[in-house]
Amino acid sequence: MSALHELVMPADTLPLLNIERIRREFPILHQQVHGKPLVYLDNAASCQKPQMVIDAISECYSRYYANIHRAVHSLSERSTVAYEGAREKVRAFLNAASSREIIFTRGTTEAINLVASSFGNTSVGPGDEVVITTMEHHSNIVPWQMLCQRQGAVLRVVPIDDAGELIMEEYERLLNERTKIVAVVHVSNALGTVNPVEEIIDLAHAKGIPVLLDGAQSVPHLAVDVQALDCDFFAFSGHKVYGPSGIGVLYGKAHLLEAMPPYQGGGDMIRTVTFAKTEYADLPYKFEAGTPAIADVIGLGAALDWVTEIDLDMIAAHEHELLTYATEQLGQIPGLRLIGTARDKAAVASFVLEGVHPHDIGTILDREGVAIRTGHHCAQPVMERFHVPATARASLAVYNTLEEVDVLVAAVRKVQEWFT
Ligand code: 7TS
Repeated sequence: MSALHELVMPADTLPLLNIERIRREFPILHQQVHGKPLVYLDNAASCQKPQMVIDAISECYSRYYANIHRAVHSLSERSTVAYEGAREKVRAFLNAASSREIIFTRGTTEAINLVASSFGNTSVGPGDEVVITTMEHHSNIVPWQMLCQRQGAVLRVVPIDDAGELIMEEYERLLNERTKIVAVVHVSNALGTVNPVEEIIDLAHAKGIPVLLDGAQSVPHLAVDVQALDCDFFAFSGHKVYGPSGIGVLYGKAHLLEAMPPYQGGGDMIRTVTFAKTEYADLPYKFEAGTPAIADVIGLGAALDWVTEIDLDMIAAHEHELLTYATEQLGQIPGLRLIGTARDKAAVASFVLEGVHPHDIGTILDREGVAIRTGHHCAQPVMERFHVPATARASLAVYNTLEEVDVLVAAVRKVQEWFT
């Protein structure tokens, strides 16, 4: 593990992150693409992994790997301790009241599907309503749409304004006695908008409605405290917070999870099975059927240790500086329009360039070594709202630098020169 004092440099006023030292921990960043130094700005899709995470996974497989929970032999015990230790790290990271409220899933998508199926099938009936917003990722739209189709319920959508902020009066207007759940993205992957989730939760709770937060894009950039937020469910993915892919988390308040039926049946989620009747295991195991992604859970634990060691407030401050600079510099390019100009934003600069398809921007930037994402970012309703087929999106992580923003901006200017 890296020593904190090496990652944080003292300064006259505020301590600064030692970005060079941080970058050295990411082996993948030190390579050339098409003969140019890699500038990795596709972090909202998935971010890169520090050596500490790679080592944790490798150590699991090379020293103590075995299936968990089911055996008394030493390797199984060590694996179980490491796996359950990671659950405790997630609990501390989110400040959940109990590790029983932490369920490992394949990612945000599976966490939301779990709630839409298990909570949805039992709590949402014909004529009931589910409230989401225009800026949701497809994984916070489609599971609710499927639920509404199954149950004869209605999906209600909170609109957004031209800056990409939720229209809160419309949200308030949509809440009523038929609303059974509100599911909202904490930070938008397509726009970067940080939603006023405290207010969203307060307004829903005033009417007794539970709230699910999609935290896929918030946990890498903001400190999250589920008890302070008082959200009922919170979902996130390991791979966007410096951890492995294929592993994620559903946090749920214990009393809600206890009342919910299992999402999948199988091994590990039972207490006893007979052909007449199965008794389910206690939380959190009731929702973890089958052999889980053991090494990846342990890798996620290491990633959260890494992020916690640097400090999310420091990460947020660094990324804010980068985003402010990127917004200023990109804004000076004639014909460039930023999509998503909310007052409170995190880590994402989405844009379109007059006369150039975003895919061409992405392809030309790749030739300059710059990795960005182009497309609809699994948020097609956002594209429709802004009347664009797609955007080019640069998204930031703690290891990015102001110099990399300069490379991005120079490359976008080059694209523009080629097309005019
Ligand atoms: N919610 C948000 C806000 C997301 O940004 C994503 C993934 C998901 C949910 C789904 O996460 P998963 O890990 O289950 O796939 N976002 C993106 C993206 O912006 N580009 O690629 C994936």
